[in-house]
Amino acid sequence: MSDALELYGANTGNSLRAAIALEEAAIAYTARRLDLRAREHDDPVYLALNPTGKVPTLVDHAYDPAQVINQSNAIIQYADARAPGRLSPATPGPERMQVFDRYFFFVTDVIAPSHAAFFLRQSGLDKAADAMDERVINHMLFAESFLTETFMAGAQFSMADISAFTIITAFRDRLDWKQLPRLSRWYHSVEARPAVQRGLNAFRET
Ligand SMILES: N[C@@H](CCC(=O)N[C@@H](CS)C(=O)NCC(=O)O)C(=O)O
Repeated sequence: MSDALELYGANTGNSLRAAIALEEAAIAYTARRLDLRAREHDDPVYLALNPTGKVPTLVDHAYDPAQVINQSNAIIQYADARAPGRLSPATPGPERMQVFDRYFFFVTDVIAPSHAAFFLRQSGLDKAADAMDERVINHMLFAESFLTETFMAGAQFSMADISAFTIITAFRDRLDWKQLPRLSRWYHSVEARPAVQRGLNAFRET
């Protein structure tokens, strides 16, 4: 644990991906859980850190003034930059680019539309939400075709696995796992990683 680095978050995909990235990068931090139901993210003290009132937010007190990062994917990049080689191959080249390629596939083609579906459902547009969710699931199924090695982008665990894991978890009851042997094997091996488990527990209610 380190008070020099604080990660504000909740038990949501964006916060958990940030926590898993810090854990996998072996960067010490203190998790600050916000109760979204109690709307703690609307507190003026938190809004001063993140004016959008969303989680996660990373605060790095090693800088003066402190460095504040509001985007989960920027926090993952922060972890990658601080611990070269842990979340992507450190050396420039095809292996490193494949990690970014797969990472952005999950960020833009899976996570982003699933957020859009959530918003559509909240707005009462269930049919549109269903269509969007179907698109999300089809993109997830596509991963079965490129999962030829142990991880999403090759033989090494990477940020591509982090971006895939929480969103696939959110949809796991809607996937036909018997038809997805590679995805199934991958899912269990990522789930079993101690750092992934620590990240998943970072904001759990005690
Ligand atoms: N693009 C932001 C999205 C953050 C976001 O949408 N967070 C949600 C939880 S997953 C949130 O804070 N929702 C609370 C609210 O909007 O009231 C990121 O990736 O960090």
